[in-house]
Parts: sequence; C-alpha cells; structure tokens
Amino acid sequence: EGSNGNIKSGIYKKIPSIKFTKLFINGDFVPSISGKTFDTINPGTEEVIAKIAEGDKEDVDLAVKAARQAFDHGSWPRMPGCERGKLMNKFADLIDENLKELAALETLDAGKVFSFETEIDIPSVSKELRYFAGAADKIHGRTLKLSGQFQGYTLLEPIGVVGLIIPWNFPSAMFILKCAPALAAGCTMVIKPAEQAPLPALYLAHLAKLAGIPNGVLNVVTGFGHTVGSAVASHMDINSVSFTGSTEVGRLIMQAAATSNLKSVSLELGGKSPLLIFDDANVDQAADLALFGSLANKGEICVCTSRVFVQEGIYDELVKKLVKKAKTWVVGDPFDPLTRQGPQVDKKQYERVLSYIDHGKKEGATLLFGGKPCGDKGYYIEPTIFENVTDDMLIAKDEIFGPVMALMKFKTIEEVITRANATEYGLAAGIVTNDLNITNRVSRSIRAGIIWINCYHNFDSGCPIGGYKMSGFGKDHGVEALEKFLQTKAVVTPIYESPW
Ligand code: TXE
Repeated sequence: EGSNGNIKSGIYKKIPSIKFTKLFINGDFVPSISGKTFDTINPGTEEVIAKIAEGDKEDVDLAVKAARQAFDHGSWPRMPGCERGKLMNKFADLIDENLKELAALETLDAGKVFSFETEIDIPSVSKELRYFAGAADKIHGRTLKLSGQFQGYTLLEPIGVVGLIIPWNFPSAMFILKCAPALAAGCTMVIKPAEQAPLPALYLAHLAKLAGIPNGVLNVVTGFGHTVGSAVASHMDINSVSFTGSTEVGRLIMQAAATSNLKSVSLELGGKSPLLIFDDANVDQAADLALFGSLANKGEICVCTSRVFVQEGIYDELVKKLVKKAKTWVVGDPFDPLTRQGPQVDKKQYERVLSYIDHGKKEGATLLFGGKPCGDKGYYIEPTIFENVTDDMLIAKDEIFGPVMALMKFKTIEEVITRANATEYGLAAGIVTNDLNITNRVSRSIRAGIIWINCYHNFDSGCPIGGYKMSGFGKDHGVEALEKFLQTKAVVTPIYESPW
C-alpha cells in the first residue's frame, strides 16, 4: 500500500560500480581529446554519479574514421550473416548475464523503476538483439525478369557508416533498438547516447567488445547534442543517421544532413497519442489502461496516452475509478519494488513538466489529481490528471513527456476520430472497446504508426513502430527497421549472349 509523495529511503538500493566513463572508439575506452568531462546526475538524489568523457567534433571524427575503416576493410560487412548473428547472440547472452548491473545503471542514471527494468526492459533488450541476429542471414533481394532479353537481380547492401543519436528515456533499449538492425545489416556505427543517461550505453559497449564484435564496428561518443550530436548529423563520412528525440532536434538533423552530404535520415520524434475509451468498455480495466498508458515510465515515453478521450456514458464512473487508482500509484525511490514511478530524468524535464501543469491550471482545465512536486530532493512529480481539457489548450497539444493525463469527454465515434487526429503528431493510439466495428473503423481512421486495441505500450521486436505526420519517418523494430540501414543495388545482364 503506497501513497503519492511517499519517497521511501533506498532499502533495496543496489548501487552498481561505475566502471566505464570514457568514449568507446575502435574497441578501446579512451578519454576525450580535450580531456573534458561532464557530470552525470542521479535524478532521485540530485547527486553526481560519475564524470563522463565529454566528446566533441574531433572525437566524432576519430570514431567515424574507425567505423569507416571497419566498413571499408574490416570483416563485419563481409562476414556471412549467420556469423554476424552468432556474435549478436553472444552479445545478447552477455546482456542477460549482466541484467541486474545494467538495470541498476538505468535506475541510477535515468530514475527508471528497477523492478520494471529487471522484469521487462532489459530482457526485451536482449530479445531485440536475438530478433535481429536471426534476421542477419535473411537479407536478400529479388530476381527480376526484365523486358527484352535481359534479366536482373537486386542486392541489399549495408548503407555504410551510420550515426545513431538516442535519447535518455530508455537508455539501453534505445541503444539496441538502433544498433541491432544496423549490426544485422552489416553497417558500422557511431552511437551518441543522451547526456542525461550515458552509463548504460558505455556498459553495453563493453559487453559488445566482450562478445567479440570487431573493433571499430560499434563506437560510442558521449557528450552533448549541440557538439557531438550535431557533428554526427553533419559528418561528411556518415551515410545515414537514425535519431530518436525531440521534433525540434529532428528538424536540425534533417537540415544538417541536407547541408552536408545528403545522408539519409530516419526520425522518431514526439507524440500526443490519444486513448479512446468507448461506452461498452470494462470501466475498471479501462482505468488501469489509461493510468498505465499515461504514467508508465513517469510519462517519459514517446507513445504515452497523454490525451484520454472517454465516451460520455461511462465518463463519471471512469473518473471515480481513475482517482481511486491514482491514489495507489506509488511515487518514490525507483530501487524500491513497491514504486511505480521514479523521478523525472533531470531538472530541465522536471521544470518543463511542472510548467505545463501550471499552464493547464491557468488555461482553465480542472486539476482532478496530483499536480505538485513531491519529496524534498530529486525530481519527483505527483501523477497528475486534468479534466475539462479542451482541444485547443497547450496541455492537449504539446508533448509534455511527464506523468500528466488530459481527460476529455466525447459523444460520437465521428467526433472522437476527428479530435484524435487533430494533432500534428501521429505516433500511436489506443482503443478500448469490445465492438469489432468500432475497432475496425477507428484503427483505419487514426493517422498514427501503431494502434493498440485493449492494450497499450505493447512493444515487440517483431512489430514495427514509427511515426506518421510530424512524429517522423522510418520504422524501429520488425524487419522494416532493417530498411533504413540497407540500400538496393540492381544488377542487370543479358539472358543470352551479350549483344555488345
Ligand atoms: O531532447 P533532444 P531533450 C521529447 C520530449 C522531451 C523533449 C526534449 O518531449 O520533453 O523532446 O528532450 C541529441 N544535433 N523527446 O531535450 O534534445 C541529444 O544530445 C544532434 C521525445 O532531451 O532531442 C540526445 O542524445 N543531436 C523522445 C538526443 O538528441 C542533438 C525522447 C535527444 O535529445 C542535438 C526524448 C543537435 N543539435 C525527448 N541536440 C522520443 N521520441 O521518445 C540534442 N541532440
């Protein structure tokens, strides 16, 4: 039994030893050329965990050089796919063997709930690697019957050196989400983890080395977005960049690609995903789903259900249930097994979320639950529910990326489809109903990359996810994720003797 704002002391605290704090280039952990470092902070205590090497443009150059050498002359792109798969499976085994260590680093560095990390998140990371390990020897083109006396075939070739710029909300999962398909495709890479939570990425680099991934294939340059990230995006010798983060930075990355070497770009950006709960829904289950959809990982998930539309017939009952359940949603030390919500990742996000809550109040939405910071240190915020939210309010339009739910009432299916689509984003949506006609119609009408019916946050290595509209383009997960790291070459030949 917990209560909001109950910050428990860390009885279950498992502080991992911090072994890796330097850049990982060409198989070695090295200091940055400038020798500079930056602090990575524990968002639960606001204490410095470690000093991390602060890379810059010159370090990115070194990492790209190593990746280029490994691509142009190394074994990785040339080895049979099954051999790459074997090493990737070894990498996955090592992640499983070091699950607790990795989970603890995520909790320490990003405030993520430890029990969730050990039970769901880190196991899904090794699964992702295994999925793409299995795909590595199944990458092949088509044979073509061409007009006249010609035939041809296509080769799917690795695109080259890729830049992977990742956020902090799922440090290990984002790292593997990007690097697993790139590895399977035979690419080499420079990974730029988020400055808020770089420790899991460095630990994963160490495991990749132990697994036998050849030197230069996987490089990690820690540092800031405007230096390291921007150097990756504008590098003349990187062939493709895959990014997950804010819409604002997504634009900068496209611009940098356009003004440098026209590298290909894939972007997974923000969202303002709707959850549509219809009158026939089981109210208890719908309330659980709405809470889980909006508050999981403290609302720091790109697909969070930050707009919850409830049909008028069950609205009042659902609101009562939501409030009752929200009272049992424990905010506290993310190492404590009772905790469901840890601290926001850093001060900037914490202040950003609180300012949106303030906006919501000023705009005239009714604060139904929460709305305040909690605890005397750390970036903890109460789970927050607003009702009487109108579509034009900032809290209904902007991605808040925090534990804030906006409740809206609707009457008809036509109305809710229009309102759900009235956003510049198109990442995900949820539908709660047992009516097949509704699920069929709504799932085809919502402009979003994934629709969850009577479930939410159901991620799977085999299921592609990625945005419509301003939520970006290019897919993560699934065989579709390989596409961004491959290019198609057509080879054409006469069927009979050459006419020349
Ligand atoms: O994102 P940034 P921030 C959204 C969410 C959040 C907001 C801001 O709404 O509140 O973005 O978060 C690197 N060139 N999402 O400021 O800055 C940066 O170092 C190249 C949604 O943390 O986009 C980090 O590695 N790279 C999202 C990565 O980009 C640059 C997850 C993401 O940081 C760069 C995170 C530059 N000029 C935030 N500037 C999701 N879709 O899941 C920064 N970076």
